[in-house]
Amino acid sequence: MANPADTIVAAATPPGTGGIGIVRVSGDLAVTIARQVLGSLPEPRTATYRTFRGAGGDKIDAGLALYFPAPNSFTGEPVLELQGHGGPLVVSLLVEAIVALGARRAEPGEFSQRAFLNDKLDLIQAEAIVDLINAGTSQAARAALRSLSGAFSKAVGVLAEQLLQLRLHVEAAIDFPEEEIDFLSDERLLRRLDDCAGSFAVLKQEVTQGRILRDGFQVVIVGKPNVGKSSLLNCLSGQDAAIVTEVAGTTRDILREQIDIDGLAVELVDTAGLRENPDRVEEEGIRRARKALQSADAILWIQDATEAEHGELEENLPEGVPVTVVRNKTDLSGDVAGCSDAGTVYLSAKTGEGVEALRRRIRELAGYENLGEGAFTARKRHLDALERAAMHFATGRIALEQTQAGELLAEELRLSQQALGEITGAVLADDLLGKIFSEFCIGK
Ligand SMILES: Nc1nc2c(ncn2[C@@H]2O[C@H](COP(=O)(O)OP(=O)(O)OP(=O)(O)O)[C@@H](O)[C@H]2O)c(=O)[nH]1
Ligand SMILES: [Mg+2]
Repeated sequence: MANPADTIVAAATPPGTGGIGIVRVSGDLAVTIARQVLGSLPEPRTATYRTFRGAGGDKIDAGLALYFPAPNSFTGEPVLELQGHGGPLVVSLLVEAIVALGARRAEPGEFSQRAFLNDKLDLIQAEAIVDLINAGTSQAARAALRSLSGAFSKAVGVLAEQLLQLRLHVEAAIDFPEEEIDFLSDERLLRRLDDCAGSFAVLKQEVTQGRILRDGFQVVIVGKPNVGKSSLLNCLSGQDAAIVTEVAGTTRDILREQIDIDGLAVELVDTAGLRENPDRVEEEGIRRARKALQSADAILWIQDATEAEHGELEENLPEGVPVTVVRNKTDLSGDVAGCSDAGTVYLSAKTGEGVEALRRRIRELAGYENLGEGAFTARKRHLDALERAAMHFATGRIALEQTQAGELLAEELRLSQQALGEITGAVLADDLLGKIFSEFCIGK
């Protein structure tokens, strides 16, 4: 990790030409740099118009200066913000002048990382900054803002506190071994266990949906050639995106289309028809189709409803990814369109009948309910840690229920708390910070 004692500098506005270019400085040297560049230190938190000068006293630009004394700044350190003209040259001259005065160029995400290290933000909030900057839908932006304002952190904190109370309860009981402990007749303990289990379930659902809000939900369309995969992609996206012909083996490349199902961002992936003995180009297409399956959140297995034979389901499908069978071309087969009791969707990509049932099905598969105001963004990292935490909790609970093993429960609760702590950054796993902050842009 870069030396946190250095004073860092970077342009906070994107490279290129713009109305205003902002240069940000953070660290102890910010005060002396302000004195040299501006002539004197401006009033804290007050926009002050000044000339910006380099180390030799030469004029570089003029604009607004803002000084934030520690600890009341974004990073928790003394921060100087210089808002000058937004030309790439003038901004880089200013950065160079500040480097000449002793600052170092900031690494990607280094300002946010310092904010984290100085307890201005937890990890969830730091990650939410990136999610807000990169949000692709207004819903995702709102959700990121909720994470940034601490809604997600708070939910994690409430659960962590519940686990702590439960653990203290168990440990207090273990500490008096002379008394006969009967955990299973301890109503308060059992209630606490139930409460924790309930909180895990709720949080897991929220985090799952938060991840979908951030990353979208990927639906991969597969099946034999000519069953209507590309037609379905076109129908769902409302665009003539994929080539459709009666020739089997039309699609060879992977095709991706973003669609929006009631605010749920879905990435549809159309693939080459899977069949034996393809030509060389098609063979590569099939290889790519199989690869696309590996990252799918859900799979649509398309079949031709006019064919009685249902076809063999692909082997080697990724585990745990739901597969929905879609029988297409009901306009020809005469099947009733809609979702059958068995969960098979009958539709016609040509007429559009039954497609609404498929949309509903995709929403169900995503576990997506329009959470609206309550939703926050989350990442796979958060979901993984939460699942680990839930697994430790469940293991401990089973140990208690089956063998009255209070010590085992206490230990599993400790591990569960630790996994939860990784989500907010209260507990840091190896190289986690480097991984997280490296995806930030410079100046953030
Ligand atoms: N009548 C009818 N024809 C359809 C329907 N869906 C697709 N077709 C026709 O079936 C043929 C194949 O459609 P595609 O969408 O290209 O099929 P595909 O599964 O993408 O085929 P490949 O890319 O070759 O694997 C075309 O002639 C379509 O017009 C449908 O619902 N009803
Ligand atoms: Mg196709």
